[in-house]
Amino acid sequence: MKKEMRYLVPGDYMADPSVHVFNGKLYIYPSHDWESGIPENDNGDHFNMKDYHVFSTEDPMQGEIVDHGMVLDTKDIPWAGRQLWDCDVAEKEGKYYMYFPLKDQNDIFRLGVAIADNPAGPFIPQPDPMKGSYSIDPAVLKDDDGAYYLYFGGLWGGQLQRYRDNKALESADLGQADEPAIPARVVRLSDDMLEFAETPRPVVILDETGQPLKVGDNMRRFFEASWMHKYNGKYYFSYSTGDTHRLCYAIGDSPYGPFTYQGVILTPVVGWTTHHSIVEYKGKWYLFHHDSVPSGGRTWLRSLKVCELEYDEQGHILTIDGGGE
Ligand code: FUB
Repeated sequence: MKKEMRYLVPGDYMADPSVHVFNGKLYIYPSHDWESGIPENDNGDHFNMKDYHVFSTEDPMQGEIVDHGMVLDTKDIPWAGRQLWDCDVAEKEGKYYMYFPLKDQNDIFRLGVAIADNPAGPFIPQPDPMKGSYSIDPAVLKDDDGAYYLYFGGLWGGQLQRYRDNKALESADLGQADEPAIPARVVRLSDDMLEFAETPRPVVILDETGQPLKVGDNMRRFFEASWMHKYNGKYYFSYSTGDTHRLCYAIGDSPYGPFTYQGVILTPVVGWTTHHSIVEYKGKWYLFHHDSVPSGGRTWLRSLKVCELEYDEQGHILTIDGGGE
């Protein structure tokens, strides 16, 4: 279905929106794209982002979008190498914790934490990455019982294929077509929000027969861009299929899954990547995402968008037309 769309930050390139309601406002935490001149490749070297801005609004479709300015810069992160990709923020007891992926000085993606007293930042980074962290695209769920869960992982440039059972492999392994797909990971956060409280677990997505989706099922299997939200007490895990450019979702009864594949949220947009968050605000549901229309299709220069999202009576998300292929 076609939806009314709004570009949120027409004056700059922003992508990968993570959106939450804090203190009655919507806060948007995007990646900050820019033209660094690095040629496009399958490792995503052209996504050479180096800082974050925070935005807020009280009306995502019509209202003012306030830019709170730059809130974290790679030059302030002691362990920084390059490439500040998709982040997310969680609130606990009046503090705000930003989780961000960044390559270290050995060009390995790790997850870092930065802390603020205010949802609009600035965020002060911890001196080291989270112990045992790897890959990209952290997304946090604050569950109704007060536990916090971090979802993460991404293939290809996101380096997830370099790990099995939370250990680094000697060489990357994307698996064979008939093997279970490489899953995203989920881990409960420690009470101080700064570390993993346990060993990360696989986010298993099952097909309609109860079997895990396979490596070769690239129209449906997980690639990157995890998001978790709850609707009518169920856990909705949503993600990008990467090389088939869809946002899909799967439903489960626990934050750890397993999840059963349901369908497509957003058909391909203009640009290679697709990425999103889903949030309820003032009684409506919204899909925040990005595309590369304003940059003329340059996939590393993406623009933030929002539209409303709807469910049917059974809790299925109605598929939205992304306007791409
Ligand atoms: O923005 C860089 C990467 O592109 C993100 O981490 C992925 O999810 C994709 O959107």
